[in-house]
Amino acid sequence: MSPKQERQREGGAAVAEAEPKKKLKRPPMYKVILHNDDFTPMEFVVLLLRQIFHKTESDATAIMLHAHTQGFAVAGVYAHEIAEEKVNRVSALAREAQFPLLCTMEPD
Ligand code: TYC
Repeated sequence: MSPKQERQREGGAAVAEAEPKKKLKRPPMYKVILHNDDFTPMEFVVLLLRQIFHKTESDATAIMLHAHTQGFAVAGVYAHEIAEEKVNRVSALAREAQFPLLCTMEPD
């Protein structure tokens, strides 16, 4: 029986009580990374960044150009399941369009 139930059984008023703090841990986060290649069109990468990562035209262009010049860029940081879903969506769209765009995830 909980302390509150015990007090109620004893005829005491039910009072708001401080239960032990629930552990609310932040989930581990993952970077979703777009890798550069020589074949995927810039416009296609910008489109994916807008559609899948909800970037503005200007942010999407900056991220795409970062990958283009530096070899890779972080498209976003997400909890594991969300990051995985984004990697899978990018990879499926790239495959359908027959572009070799590589998208991976790694712990943040
Ligand atoms: N390098 C590609 C081109 O010149 C464009 C590109 C940018 C491809 C970013 C992939 O993650 C990438 N068409």
